[in-house]
Formats: sequence, C-alpha cells, structure tokens
Amino acid sequence: MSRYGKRGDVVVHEEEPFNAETGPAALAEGPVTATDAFYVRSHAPVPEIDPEAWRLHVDGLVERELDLSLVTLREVFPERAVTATLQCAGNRRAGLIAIRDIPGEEPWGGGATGTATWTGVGLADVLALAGPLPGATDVGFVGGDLCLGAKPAERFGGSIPFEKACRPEVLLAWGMNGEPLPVVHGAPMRVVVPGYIGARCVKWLERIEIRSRPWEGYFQQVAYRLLPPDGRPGPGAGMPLGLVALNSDVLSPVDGETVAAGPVEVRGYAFAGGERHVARVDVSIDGGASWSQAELLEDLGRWAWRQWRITFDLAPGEHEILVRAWDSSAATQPEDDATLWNPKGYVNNARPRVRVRAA
Ligand SMILES: Nc1nc2c(c(=O)[nH]1)N[C@H]1C(S)=C(S)[C@@H](COP(=O)(O)O)O[C@H]1N2
Ligand SMILES: [Mo]
Repeated sequence: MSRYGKRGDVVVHEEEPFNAETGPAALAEGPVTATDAFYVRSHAPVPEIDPEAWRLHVDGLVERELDLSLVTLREVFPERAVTATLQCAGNRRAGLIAIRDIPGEEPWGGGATGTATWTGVGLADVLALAGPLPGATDVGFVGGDLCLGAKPAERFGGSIPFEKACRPEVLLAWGMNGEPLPVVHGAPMRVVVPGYIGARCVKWLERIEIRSRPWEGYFQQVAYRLLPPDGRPGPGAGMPLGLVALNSDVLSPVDGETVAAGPVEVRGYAFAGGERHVARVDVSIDGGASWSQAELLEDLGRWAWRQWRITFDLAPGEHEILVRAWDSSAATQPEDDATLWNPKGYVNNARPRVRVRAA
C-alpha cells in the first residue's frame, strides 16, 4: 500500500507533495480506473480543510457574490454525474526526456491519466445563481493549496472559457466512482472539466471568479504552456494548453515484456480530448507498412476514452507494436516523439511503440 490509500502498484514520483502515476496493468483492468489506482498530480501538499467550515466563494463579474457551504450546494442544486477522462499535460513525458533531458520535470510515463465517474453539481447552475454580468469571457478557479514552485508562492489556479463553463458536463465534484471524493483528489470539492487538461480541474476548490480575461496566475501564464523547442518559460511565453490533444497508449503487453508466441491480445486506450471522439484505432506489427483496426470497447460517452483490443499471431522473436488513433476531426497522432520535444515536456501524443519478445 502506498500513501493516501493508493495501491502498491502505483509508480510514486514524489512523496511530498504526493505525485504518483497509475501502472499500465491497473489502467488495463477496465474503462473506469479504480480510485485506489488513480494517478495523483499535486504541486503542493494536500491542504487541511474542515469540510464544515469550508465555503465556496463566487465573485468577479457577478450580480451577487456567493458563499456556499457543502450542505447548501447539495440542497440547492441538482446532482449531476459525468464519466470523464483526466489527462495531465505531462503524461508520457518520459518519452520526450529519452530524446533530450528536461531538468526539473518528473519523468511521467503513460499513467498520468485515468477515467472516473464524477458526481457533484453543475458549474453552470452555480454560475447562473451568481448571475454573470456582460463581459464575462472566462471562469477562474482557485485551490486551497499554496504552491511554493510558483515564485512568489501562489495558490494553484486556472481558468476556462466562459462558454465551456456554462456547459452541463463541467462539474464541481464531491464524488468519485460512487464514493466521497478522496482528499488527495481534491475533497471537499474539485472542478472537473471534461476534454481539458488535468491542470484546469482544480482540486480543493475555494473560489470561482468570473472574469473578462484568462487566468494570469503561474499555472496558466508560465506552466502548462507549450513552448517551441528553443523557447524559454516565462510569463506569456508559448501557447496555453487547454483542450486535450488526441492520444493513445498500449496498456498490455507492456514495453519489454516477454509473451508466449501465438495469439497475443494487445489492449490499450485512445482519448480524443476536446469535443472530439475516437473514430478508429490502427495497430501495426510491421513498423507501419500495414495496419489492422482494433476493436473499440465499451463507449462510456463523449467525455471518456475508448479502450480497444486486437489479437495478433506473434511468431517467436522480437516484435514492435505501433498504434495510431484517429479522432472525429480525422486527425491522427504524430509519428514520432522526437518532433514533439518541448522544454517543459508537455503533450507527448506520439504514436506509442511497445517492444515485446514472443517465446
Ligand atoms: N489545487 C490543485 N488542483 C490541481 C492540481 C494541484 O496541484 N493543485 N494539479 C492539477 C493537475 S496538473 C492535474 S493533472 C490534476 C490531477 O488530478 P488528480 O490528482 O486527481 O489525478 O489536478 C489538477 N488540479
Ligand atoms: Mo497535470
């Protein structure tokens, strides 16, 4: 057992603040990721919050400011649920580090992602009660954790476009997979923004601000921005990340595994991100000379990844499994992670490659 009730097979990158990714076997168990295996990405220690004293403060461009307790939130607003995939922008960074080192950033593998069923209230319902004023273009979120990595230290925060904030899928969640939201995942309340990078899903939510421009804090102005390969991080440098890019991964077999020669089932996931859905997943075992289409498994709705499977007859020897997913905009994944290297190591969505030995 690891900290915060996480299973022993999570890969811990940092103990404090706790950062851990889900192992591929746990992701392969099914389309909904077990809470005790779900990845944790935190920039500061878990803040101490008394749920009784906790209030959600809503301010900015509003007709009336709100201070809502958990009891009030539950009483006033209808409960909503959404099954959504979270994906950290740093997922699969290890593949970029293998090309060129990225000092100061953790080498996350493919487990900084997962899918859960989130329950809570609709952000749109809360915004409607506050009464957005004309000129509202963005909605900002502030967490209760003070992050020393931002200089000067600041609370974790970020914003999403006002239009997205008014959509029914964006939740202020207190439940995860049918249980109360664990503290490490943001209890008493977190934001869930389906289709957007994990960094917008602010945990330990304390304040919502309706704004006339995007968030100016460190985690949107400096971090979580895509720089050109020769760029330097700094306020406003590079492009802000928001919508998740199409991605996929092989979950089984894992890289370097020895499998029995003969029929081998290959399993993985594909996630379209944004408003798109997964249209097709192709798998090749001959370096991309020919492709076979994987079977897409259970459809958990437009905000969740699609798991897939395909069986190949593998002769004894070395094999490389290569995958390319396609989304509903007919986009596919970039061929090679070498072309994607960037100084903060974000958005590695290159076609995954897994080497296996059949014996
Ligand atoms: N308050 C707060 N919210 C946060 C973060 C954080 O450090 N503090 N990390 C963000 C990032 S980068 C990601 S990827 C997701 C991870 O959510 P999880 O830890 O529940 O998997 O939370 C986001 N929300
Ligand atoms: Mo993240």
